[in-house]
Amino acid sequence: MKTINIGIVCYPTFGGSGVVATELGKGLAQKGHKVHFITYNQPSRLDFLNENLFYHEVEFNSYPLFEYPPYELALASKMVSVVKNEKLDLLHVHYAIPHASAAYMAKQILKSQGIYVPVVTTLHGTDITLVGRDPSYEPVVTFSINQSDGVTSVSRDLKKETYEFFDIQNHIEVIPNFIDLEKFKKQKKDHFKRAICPNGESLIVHTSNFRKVKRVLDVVNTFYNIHKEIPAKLLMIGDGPERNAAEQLARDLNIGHDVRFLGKLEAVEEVLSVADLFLMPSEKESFGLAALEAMACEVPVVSSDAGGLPELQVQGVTGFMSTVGDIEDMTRKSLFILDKNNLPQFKASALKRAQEFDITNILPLYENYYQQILEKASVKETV
Ligand code: GMT
Repeated sequence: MKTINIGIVCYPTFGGSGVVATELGKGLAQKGHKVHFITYNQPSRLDFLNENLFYHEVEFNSYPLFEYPPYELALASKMVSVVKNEKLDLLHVHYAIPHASAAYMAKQILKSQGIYVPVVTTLHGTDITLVGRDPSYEPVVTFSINQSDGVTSVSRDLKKETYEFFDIQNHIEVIPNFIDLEKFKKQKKDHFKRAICPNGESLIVHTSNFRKVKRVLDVVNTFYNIHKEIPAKLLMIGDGPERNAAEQLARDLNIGHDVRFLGKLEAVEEVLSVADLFLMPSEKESFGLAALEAMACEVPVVSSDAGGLPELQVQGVTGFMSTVGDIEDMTRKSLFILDKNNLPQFKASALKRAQEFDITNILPLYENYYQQILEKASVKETV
């Protein structure tokens, strides 16, 4: 396959879309493609050196007149300069807002200078299901998805929602999220398990950005019910607006001594390596990358059945799904998995399912898709 010179635009944070974009870029660079990240900060997972990886920081200067600094304009200007100076073949933007519209603007500026660069937009979830639907963004989101040369979504459910809520004429290609099984694998961390669960308690883990959509209070309430039945500990990884409420609830329920809030962690896989169960009761979840990370570390998952989760979870095999908010059902299912007669089978099945989403299976889907878009673009250019 011909190597490609790609510009990747994403949020450089711990969030799922930024993680997927960064891991995709790293994987492509390892396969010989040149990858240029265009972001306002070094992406948190861009942690290794490769001669094919480049980072271009979007600088945006404020001015007393601007109550809201125009980041989108600075991003579009940066895209123009990187496409020209680095001779990019393609721009791949992750999360529609505001990346797809900034890319449209950059494309038009470049076109006026005789340079044609196709744009691929990947929809990740809340850019469609929550934020994008808001009337203050919807027209721009619809327009910029329709103007993209290629559009991908991380699950069939997200594709369906996009067609339902926006007037989209473009085809949407489903390319699921993926995992690097070299990084996310069960490691020997017995000393860590003994330190957290000195009396052989079951260890339950939740990771998220603690936004309302993650329903972290359901995590604490489910754990409370489990804890009434069996000795157990809960580790809460991540940070966000609901963290204080979750901590308060744990105290009110008098389980604070068995619930630990660890904040944002770099090496989540080390904690997952000693976990017995992962809880993801989200209100919405386009894919559920955090659940896949858990499964790769041999941790079964009890989740809601929202969004794309049924495309990842196999009911009764990798774990269980319950209706959003059904804490009693999530409790019953968690206790069933944690039964020592059942746990080994669930752990093995979780790993087996995660292997289907290995980066080596999913990366070629992106490469083929880029080739298709580039071929279509070269036809457009010559017309
Ligand atoms: O979950 C979040 O709030 C973060 C969000 C993001 O855009 O960073 O995650 C979304 O994208 C991930 C990667 O594609 C998906 O695995 C998550 O399911 C999705 N989150 C939601 O749909 C709520």
